[in-house]
Amino acid sequence: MERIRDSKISAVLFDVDGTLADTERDGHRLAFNAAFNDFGLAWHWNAALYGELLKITGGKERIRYYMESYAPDKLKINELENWIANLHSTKTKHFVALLKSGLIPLRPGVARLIQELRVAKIKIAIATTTTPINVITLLKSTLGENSPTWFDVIAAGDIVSKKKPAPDIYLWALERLGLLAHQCVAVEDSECGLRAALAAGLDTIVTVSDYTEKQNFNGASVVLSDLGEPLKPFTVLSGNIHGGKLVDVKMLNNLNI
Ligand code: XBP
Ligand code: MG
Repeated sequence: MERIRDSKISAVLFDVDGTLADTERDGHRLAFNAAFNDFGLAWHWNAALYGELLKITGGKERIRYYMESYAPDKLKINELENWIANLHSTKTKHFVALLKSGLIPLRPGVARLIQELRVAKIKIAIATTTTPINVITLLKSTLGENSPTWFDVIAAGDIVSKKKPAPDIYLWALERLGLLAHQCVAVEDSECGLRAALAAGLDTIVTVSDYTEKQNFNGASVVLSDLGEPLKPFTVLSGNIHGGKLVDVKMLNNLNI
């Protein structure tokens, strides 16, 4: 049964990787490989393998999963947790440098929607698994130096111990926003992220990415190619958007009605 929104929405919570920008294949993946090289490891995550590894959210968790599955001998390393944390912080340095080079743009409609939300005085939040510095650098490099201050809450990384698909990061962000789930909408790109948002009680728009387009998005309010631009509307993959062509404030207020 569809839920009916009782009033206009008060906030939009955005996922980051895959949703704000296509950061995974040509961003995070390259940064992981550069860090492996720095550490003298003969590990290489190709695009297909990385797609498989994405089912594990969080970079440190992904490295550990890879070791368990593909390089179990390395699990004997002294102070394994520290070693993984160091490898991961090297990866973060490479990723931040990549973002600063400006090669990773925002996805269609993201900058437009963020500006419309600001004008409409609808709160904006981030709920992501990735490391906080990655989010701040992505925002600065795409929307400008001051843009992180536009966000009422930035919930990222290890701020919660259970990463997506657990709802914890969304629940943390909602608490900081001082809002209830039914007052907000989440935007996600992956099944894992959708499960987290739904478990937090949020209506969720999915904008699919290359790595996620074949995933199961049952429960999403609508599944779209992207957020859409005036001259390049989105494609609707599932759900009812009442003839809209892009995700704007009007569409957000009419979601699920
Ligand atoms: C995606 C993730 C992240 C990134 C890597 O997060 O699972 O782990 O792949 O970032 P989301 P870190 O879609 O929630 O933004 O290495 O910093 O974890
Ligand atoms: Mg994502």
